[in-house]
Amino acid sequence: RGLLEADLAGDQVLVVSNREPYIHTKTEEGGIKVQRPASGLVTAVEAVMRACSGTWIAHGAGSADRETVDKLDHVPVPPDNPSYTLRRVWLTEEEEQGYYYGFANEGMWPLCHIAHVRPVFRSSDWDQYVKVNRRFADAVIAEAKTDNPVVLVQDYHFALLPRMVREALPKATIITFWHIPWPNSESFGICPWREEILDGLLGSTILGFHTPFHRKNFLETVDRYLETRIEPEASTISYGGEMTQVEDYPISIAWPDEDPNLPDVATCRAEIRAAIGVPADHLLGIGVDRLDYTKGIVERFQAVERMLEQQPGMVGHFTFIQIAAPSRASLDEYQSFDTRVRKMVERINRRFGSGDYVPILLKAEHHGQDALQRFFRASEVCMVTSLHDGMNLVAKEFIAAREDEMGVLVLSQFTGAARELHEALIINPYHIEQGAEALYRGLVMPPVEQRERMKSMRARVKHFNVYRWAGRMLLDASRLRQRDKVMTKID
Ligand code: GDG
Repeated sequence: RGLLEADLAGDQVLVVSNREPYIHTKTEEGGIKVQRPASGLVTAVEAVMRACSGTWIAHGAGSADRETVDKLDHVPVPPDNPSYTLRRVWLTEEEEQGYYYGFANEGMWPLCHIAHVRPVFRSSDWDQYVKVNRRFADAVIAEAKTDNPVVLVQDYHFALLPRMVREALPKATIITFWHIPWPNSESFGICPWREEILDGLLGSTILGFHTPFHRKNFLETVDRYLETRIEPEASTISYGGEMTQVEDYPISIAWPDEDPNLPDVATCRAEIRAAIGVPADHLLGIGVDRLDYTKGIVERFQAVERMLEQQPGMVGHFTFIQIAAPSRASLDEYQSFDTRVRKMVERINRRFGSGDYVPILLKAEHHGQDALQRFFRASEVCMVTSLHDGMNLVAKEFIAAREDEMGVLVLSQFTGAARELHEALIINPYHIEQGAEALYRGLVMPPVEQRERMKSMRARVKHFNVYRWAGRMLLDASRLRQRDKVMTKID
């Protein structure tokens, strides 16, 4: 935290993200309730804002009761100890539909994740995407108190905004972080507005990805579709007289402080087993995801099914709990995925279940952070089987929850997290036998081996926490700012 404060002391920090860090809704009694959304991005970026103050600009999407919250478009947050301002941009239904559901989530999301879902590109969505990027860029410009603020742009919703801000504030330090993968140039090339997207992103001073692999894919994509000068060693792109530094900054979590309200592992184990009506020695697996087709939920259930097939001794003694928070539920692709997942669970439960025994327990609703911690603590194995994932914070959250240094993580090789968490059981989620074997291996792994693996992963996640993610990015930014100041003096 010290690192953050030191580097940006005196500078104005502006964050832009689609998701708001706090949701204000009206209660039945007429008061206002404040909630935190379920989002890895919010957790990570809030750590920066708590330390730096400044303004966070976001879409007031979750704050549904417009009448009450319209007045709350400049809100001091966090509510308990305000340190920065939340500035809401209100979008019309048409804008939200085209920009968020359409272009961002039916176009860019499948385009960047190789998960074999075909991206949909509509000109009308693109028009809204351009319009909304302009609206947020205007908000940044309006909120800027100096000609050189530090602007932190989050994710694939705002690919055009860096250029728009750069044009109005040439001296701003614009750091854009891309939270999802960047595909190879061939795949990216199908986007009808590929040049515009790349041009927009190159308005950034620094552009960050989770892994070197995604960074390299980006450099190759730019090389293929724009006239630029690329220095692969320095990882810089010169374009139209400006330079963008492209880096990898693997995101992480805030290592949790000891929470006196959270029961110890033994209590969580006992409570969860009692709640789902299984005996104390019943084995549990856990999965926590937004209900999204990139997360490999279907493949995970196939692995559970295959494991039960191959290990009849596990039938009746093992349950897989899947927490699936609803996400983007108005889109067709998500609705049919939801149906597919539910049908599969029913089929597997019919095949292996009997009496009170339920092999897969699907909890398709949002859970509080506290509840997630309890499930992580109560389970023998956590399965993260994404078909493609920028990082995956759930893998790190499971590790952080295991203060007993036990538990096994089964982790897809296609997550950014797999580059750091070598002691997990790394699998190819498309290879169902491999998933089944890893699950079984996790369930019967000797405690000594579990501890050895978990200890080492805990040390790594604790050290490379979200403050280091933010700190590295901001340190690079402050070096560039320092260099610019020196250059200006020389000029
Ligand atoms: C994107 C990238 C990258 C989930 N269900 C509930 C809940 N969650 C929380 C998890 C975790 C977060 O949501 C999900 O983060 P992930 O990293 O797993 O995935 P995405 O949402 O796809 O995030 C990803 C991330 O951005 C950060 O850069 O790692 O690759 O796709 O924190 O715990 N939280 C609560 N209730 C739920 O039901 N409270």
